[in-house]
Amino acid sequence: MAAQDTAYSTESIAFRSALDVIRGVEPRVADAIASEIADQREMLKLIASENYASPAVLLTMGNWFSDKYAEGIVGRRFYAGCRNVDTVEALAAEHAKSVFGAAHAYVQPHSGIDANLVAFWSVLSQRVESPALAKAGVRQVNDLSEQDWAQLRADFGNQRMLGMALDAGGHLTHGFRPNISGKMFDQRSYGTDPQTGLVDYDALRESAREFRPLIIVAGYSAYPRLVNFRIMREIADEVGATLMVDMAHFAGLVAGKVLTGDFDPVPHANIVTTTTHKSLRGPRGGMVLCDDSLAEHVDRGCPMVLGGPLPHVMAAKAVALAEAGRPEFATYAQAIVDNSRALAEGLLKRGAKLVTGGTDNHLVLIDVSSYGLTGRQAETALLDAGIVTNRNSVPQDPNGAWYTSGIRIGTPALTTRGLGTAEMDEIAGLIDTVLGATSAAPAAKGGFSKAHHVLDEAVAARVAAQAAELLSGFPLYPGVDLT
Ligand code: DSN
Repeated sequence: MAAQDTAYSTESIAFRSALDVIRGVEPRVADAIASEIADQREMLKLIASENYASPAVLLTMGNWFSDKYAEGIVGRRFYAGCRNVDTVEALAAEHAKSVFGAAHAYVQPHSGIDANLVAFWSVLSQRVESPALAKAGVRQVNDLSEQDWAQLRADFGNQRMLGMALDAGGHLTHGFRPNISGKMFDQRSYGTDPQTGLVDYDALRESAREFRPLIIVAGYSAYPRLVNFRIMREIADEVGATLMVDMAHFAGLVAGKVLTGDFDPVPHANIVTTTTHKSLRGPRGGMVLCDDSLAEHVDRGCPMVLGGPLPHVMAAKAVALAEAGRPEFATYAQAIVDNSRALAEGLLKRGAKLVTGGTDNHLVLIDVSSYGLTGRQAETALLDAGIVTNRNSVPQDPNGAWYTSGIRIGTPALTTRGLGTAEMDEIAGLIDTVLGATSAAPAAKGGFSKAHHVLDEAVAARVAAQAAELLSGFPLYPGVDLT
């Protein structure tokens, strides 16, 4: 039995024992878990929104907190018996406030979309609901007359939001119509300058002056440059909008003090949302930071918008945020950007076309139309060669959001694994080799498919072997031996 074998490290014993216990109930689940770590060890993971959480973070999620209901907030729950949940939720919020210098932190959101919904409804609560209650002279919505309630519901539905366009690098929760944010708000998008690919603050200001949104959303999931949040706040203030920043992608760079001054959203935004599992390297989940004026509204997130909190995940957020507060996390965050720049330079020198011509953050967006491919074809071809990426729209993408013309790659995960700038250049070479050897497959009805590709199996196998060789020098979870 592995757990009694003293030759194994504490981490190995912990994970081996967990798998043994699971295998005793449903072996296929244990096998899938073991297979997942094997896949992750073998693949070059370049998905910009993924990372490798520490063993401490992973282990914190598998415990008795999972069994507890804890609706409400610390010290004010709708359920009894929450003293231990209170401890970990308060710890997570304290660490979050300390790491990000925020006045208030709400660590209950289960995901990024949940965090954004909490933020939207907090602003609606503060700026639409509270004035309506005051005007009617009542304390809560149940006390409104039917007529006033109907008016308030209509007012909720008539608010405006200005967010970054999806194909400019924004996120679907920033007002994209298929998402609830696009259905809740009268939404308008700001894009990027067609020549430079950069945010055009003058155009944004003009649009805000004309549209007068309640909320301006800044933040991105596929924009390879920095956003000046001081300017964004100036624009928001000028038009009476609340500035919300979704820093899900770059929270690790903020925590690690790579993004400071005008590029740190926390001092400039009224409300900041994030996931905790991307560059921040925590458990899968979300979080909201805000100024004091919004705190009471944000704290109503559950049950206003969210189901019961996940105490085991809040505990893991506390552990991850404790890690993010350590000096070595700043070294890690800087290395993410150094690696991203090296990857971009490696691609550029091999002739690849990059959106904005490079990067200042953790991600690079390759316009694969210069290889004669759609994003979908490039993504699948790279996977054939053991390189995991995801396709993404480029600005004014002629192939739409499904096939796309881009491949988004990011360095948070491989930087966690220990790879550096020399390896990034090598990886750029592997990507260029695969894309250069791939072509669009002929379509059944003539012409070429947008979905299917042709890649010589020998090239795919050679690159996969090179990737495996590269990764063998950087073992993933070296303390975890499952053999
Ligand atoms: N799906 C995430 C990403 O990959 O960027 C954002 O929600």
